[in-house]
Amino acid sequence: MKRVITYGTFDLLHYGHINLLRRAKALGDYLVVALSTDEFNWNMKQKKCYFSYEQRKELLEAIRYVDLVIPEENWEQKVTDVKEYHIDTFVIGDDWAGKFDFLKEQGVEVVYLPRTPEISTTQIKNDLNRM
Ligand code: C2G
Repeated sequence: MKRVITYGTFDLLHYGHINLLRRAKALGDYLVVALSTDEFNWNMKQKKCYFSYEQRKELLEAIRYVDLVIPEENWEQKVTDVKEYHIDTFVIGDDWAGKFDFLKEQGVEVVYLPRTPEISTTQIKNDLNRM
């Protein structure tokens, strides 16, 4: 059983997120999503989410590619998460290319996938404001 993990905020869930999750799951048999908590988003990513952690978690758990959702509370937990969840592969969009290569030292394969170019939560918010 090949176990994959990815991390993110996943606010205003859109097809760019789904494209990422589908490709992440295709790299293994079990996909863990570490979902940024409201506190982590605000304190460390200066992101104010539209949906709360619980609402974003419920949405992710409804996606066929997702097997487990855990909280992402800090930048450092990746090193322990990959051990605790017996992860083989870490996956994230290529906007993060190179940022998590240190996980290779834990024996984890690190994969940066091309983002879906034309969509983002920010874009959705901007477009809605112009309607
Ligand atoms: N993504 C994508 N295409 C988009 C938008 C997002 O492939 N058009 C991917 C991102 O690259 C990321 C995932 O979807 O892999 C979740 O995106 P965000 O919620 O924006 O995640 P981010 O805020 O980058 O959080 O510790 C890592 C961070 O928690 C990542």
